[in-house]
Amino acid sequence: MAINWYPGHMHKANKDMTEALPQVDLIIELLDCRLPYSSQNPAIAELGKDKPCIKILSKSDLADPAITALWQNYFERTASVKTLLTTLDQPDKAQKLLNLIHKLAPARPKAGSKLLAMITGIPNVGKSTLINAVAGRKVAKTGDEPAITKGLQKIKLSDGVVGLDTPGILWPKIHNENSAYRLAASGAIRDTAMEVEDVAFYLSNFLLQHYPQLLQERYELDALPRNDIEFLELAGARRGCLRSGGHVDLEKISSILVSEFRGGKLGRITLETPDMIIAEERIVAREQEQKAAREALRKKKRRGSRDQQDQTGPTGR
Ligand SMILES: Nc1nc2c(ncn2[C@@H]2O[C@H](COP(=O)(O)OP(=O)(O)OP(=O)(O)O)[C@@H](O)[C@H]2O)c(=O)[nH]1
Ligand SMILES: [Mg+2]
Repeated sequence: MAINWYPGHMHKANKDMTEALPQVDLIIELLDCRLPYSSQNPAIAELGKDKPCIKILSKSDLADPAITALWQNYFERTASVKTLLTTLDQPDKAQKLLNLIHKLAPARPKAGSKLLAMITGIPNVGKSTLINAVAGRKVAKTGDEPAITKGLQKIKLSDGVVGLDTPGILWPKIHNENSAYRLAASGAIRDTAMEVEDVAFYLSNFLLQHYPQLLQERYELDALPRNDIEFLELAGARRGCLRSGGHVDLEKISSILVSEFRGGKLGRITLETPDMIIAEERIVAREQEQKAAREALRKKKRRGSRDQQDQTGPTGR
């Protein structure tokens, strides 16, 4: 599934964030705990490579706790990276985060000046919600759809720390197709930029393999379906998503599945593990190599036919 959603405000935000970088002491990158790898923006990794970084695994209340522990170990292999889990209900997290900011930020700036922490992450991951929780008041606009925050905004988090809220940004080309599906399933991509049925097929396949019981319970299925289409048909019939003639309305049941996954109605689910990612990265690297080789061959052929034309002249005589 090709995702083509990189609106102008994201391009501008990327530029503004790069410009703000010299004043930034520390980067806080929010990752969706259900897809910690796929929600890492390569552009942010590049932006923050010389700064200390706190990775927040947000929406951890929706993710599978056993896999979350694997991801925390995975990220903390890098010495300058610390992770913190957040949920919607996080009264103790604000102080923990402020302590971590003070611990990781480089030598204090001149007396009296505040630390600047840039809060980054994909759309809809919970950046503004976290800022409001830490600031202890609702200063940043939040909402359950991507692209709520459109520009950079400085917000006082404590006496010593200012947070820089940023718009969620994606990147122009998502090479790993699995990541594109996972991002779409999580709600990071505007629904009009994808086919909900495609996302539902991906999600059904994954859930049948990794969380079959949750699927069976949620949709009250007598037996486990053999494949994605069988599941969607059975679940659609159960939920009364029928069109004239008794056919299942695939779009309707797809929207229900995706929305119930996003809302955590099926249970606590994580869409990727560190091991899965290692295998996928190998496949993507191979595909990229093959693509580059095909491109080089095409260029060589084009050059060859141009040289031949030059030798024989434009009329071929
Ligand atoms: N379950 C759960 N929901 C959360 C959590 N954090 C945020 N949300 C919800 O996620 C949605 C998006 O939150 P925002 O804070 O607006 O996300 P954002 O990253 O600022 O989004 P953009 O500004 O669009 O990039 C809201 O509906 C929040 O209530 C969390 O830890 N757990
Ligand atoms: Mg926001």
